[in-house]
Amino acid sequence: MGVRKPEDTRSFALCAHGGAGKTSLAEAMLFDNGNITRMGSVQNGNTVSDFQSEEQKRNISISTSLMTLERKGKTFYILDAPGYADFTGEMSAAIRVADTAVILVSSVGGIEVQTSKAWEYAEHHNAPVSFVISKMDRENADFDKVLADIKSQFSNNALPVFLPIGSADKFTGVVDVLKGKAYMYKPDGSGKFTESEVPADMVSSCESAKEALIEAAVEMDDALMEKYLEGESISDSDLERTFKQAVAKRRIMPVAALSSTMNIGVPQFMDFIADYFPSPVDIGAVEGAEPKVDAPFSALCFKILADAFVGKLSFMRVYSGKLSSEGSNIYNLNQGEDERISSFKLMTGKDGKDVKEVIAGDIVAIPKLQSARVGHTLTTKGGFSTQFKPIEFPKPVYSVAVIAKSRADEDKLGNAISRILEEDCSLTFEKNPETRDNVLSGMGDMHIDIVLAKMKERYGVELDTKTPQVPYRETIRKMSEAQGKHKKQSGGHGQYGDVYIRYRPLERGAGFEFIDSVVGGAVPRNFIPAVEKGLREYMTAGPLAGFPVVDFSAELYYGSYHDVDSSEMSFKLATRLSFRKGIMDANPVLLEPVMDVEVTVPERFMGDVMGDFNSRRGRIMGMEGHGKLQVVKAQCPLAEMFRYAIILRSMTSGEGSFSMEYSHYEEVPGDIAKKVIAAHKKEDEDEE
Ligand SMILES: Nc1nc2c(ncn2[C@@H]2O[C@H](COP(=O)(O)OP(=O)(O)O)[C@@H](O)[C@H]2O)c(=O)[nH]1
Ligand SMILES: [Mg+2]
Repeated sequence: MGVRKPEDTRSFALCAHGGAGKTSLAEAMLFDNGNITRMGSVQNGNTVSDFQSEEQKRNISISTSLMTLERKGKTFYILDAPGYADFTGEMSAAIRVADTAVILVSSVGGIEVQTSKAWEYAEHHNAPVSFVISKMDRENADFDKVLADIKSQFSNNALPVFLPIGSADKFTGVVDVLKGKAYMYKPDGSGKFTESEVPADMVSSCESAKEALIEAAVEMDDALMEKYLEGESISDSDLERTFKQAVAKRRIMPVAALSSTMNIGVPQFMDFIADYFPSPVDIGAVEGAEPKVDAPFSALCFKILADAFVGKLSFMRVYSGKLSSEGSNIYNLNQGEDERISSFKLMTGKDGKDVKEVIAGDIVAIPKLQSARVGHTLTTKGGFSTQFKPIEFPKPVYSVAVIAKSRADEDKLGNAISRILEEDCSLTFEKNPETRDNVLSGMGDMHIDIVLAKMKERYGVELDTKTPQVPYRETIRKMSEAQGKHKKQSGGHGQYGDVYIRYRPLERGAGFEFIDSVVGGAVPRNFIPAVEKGLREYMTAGPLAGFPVVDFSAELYYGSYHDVDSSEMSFKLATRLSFRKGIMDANPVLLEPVMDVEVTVPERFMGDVMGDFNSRRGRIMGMEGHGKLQVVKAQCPLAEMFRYAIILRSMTSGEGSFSMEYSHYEEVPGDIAKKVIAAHKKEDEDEE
């Protein structure tokens, strides 16, 4: 490599619905460019990109992988993002750090749920977009229909730059619209092609496609636009310049037809990427980071991988400046930690190649970096001074409680899970202090299955799972007064405590309040703290079903004592008697957590989704239209939501998505409360 410049970098994220052909396209690119000598396939589990064992077993991508290649003097950074809904956070992060989003749409399947997600993320990050209409060799491939759908659902700026010659088993090549040339392929998947004239029956469609490109490109330059409108012809160099600007500014979203597994049209698309995709310089400054080598060094850590093959790797996208791997430190702006670095690696799947220096625009991995977490800003001490915005990950929506299978598994659990959490930002692991469940939460059942498989394979930790317990609570609905008297005065040092406590309901969320209104020393001052302490202890397990008691006040207003036999312990035990009786007399009820839920579905599923909420005690709070999608807002008890990720997927054939967060506690309806109470009484007996 000679002196590298940010102008020579092309980074792009392959994103799409699962199965649209991203991983196969990355493989074909590596093959056609001569980086690999044999083309692997997703079915055989031997592609460069899907190198993790869980990916090879399942024949799908589960985390973003990076591939690096050189083409026409440009460095390509290819991010192959997973397409399944469970890993949508990975896709969003890939689009955030790449300069262009390449959205694949299958020529057979058309636009699917995650295609729309990819588009939304690209819009959100204001990323330049290119569309690939993939699998043109498949039966029923329909380029025109898919293009029309892209235009109507996403943007009219989607304009073809490569037209397919034939389709299905007659897909034999592509027409390069800008060059006005055809590329005809051998039908053997070898990727060998010859350049020729545009077939006669495609000349006019090629010309009108080019006209559309010119029309959009000249909008970038007023003077050129005028020339064009006056009928003057546009020179190739003017077109090239404005075309590139139009792609960077999202005025043109180039559309290419190809087949990865038949290897048709891929080399031409790569050359197009080298010529026309924006470089970091075309994109311009990102959050104050100038894409120049003489600016302060800044980079964003967007991925951590702790695979058995590769050890720990932190992936970063460099936004400004440069940094040599020799004798350098990296300063973590979020942690305030300075760390020695050993090397930078240009990654292709699991393989890394050392590179001495990184510059603005590069996407590389750093081995053995300790402090960096996903979303951290990396710089040099005293260098770049503002943190990049954190990378957004969707909140987990599917939870299981995990139980170690053996003592040995339990011992290893903490370490294993913390390493998996480092690399998986849409996963959480929390001990619920109320139910004492260890709750593992992610984006869906497949996500959790994969995490459990990784735990076993990488760290030898085996876990059982069960539905998490609902953290119910207890409260009271009316005022009560209860005396508690503890008296044991037969022989020796006796025990005596006697309290009168008034229990009152407080508003939801108020917690607990202790009121001391004892007058005249009916309960001596030095024993009152023992009464309060006792209450705070007993309220963690209420008399109704053993759940924490909340939202009430306890007023100690009267009592009696014995000069010799009273003690703190006697008063605590007296308090316990009062508490149990007082709560049971105050019309106790069970409370359950209620969630705010937002479901996004195509309009035709609205009725099903709303009907389903009725059957799970949900309340519809509102509806909003977003294009072809409808958002249903509802409140629903947590107890009814544990399997919702699976239920919604089957109800909408995978086209629905949802998010939820805790809203408030509410009374459990009587019949259901009875069942919960009975079940917990039984559990308590079983334990005893
Ligand atoms: N016929 C045909 N099949 C393809 C093509 N590209 C990918 N596939 C197949 O489609 C399936 C999904 O491909 P994959 O690359 O894993 O898609 P991804 O989920 O988007 O990464 C695999 O079985 C591929 O072999 C193509 O161009 N033509
Ligand atoms: Mg894939």
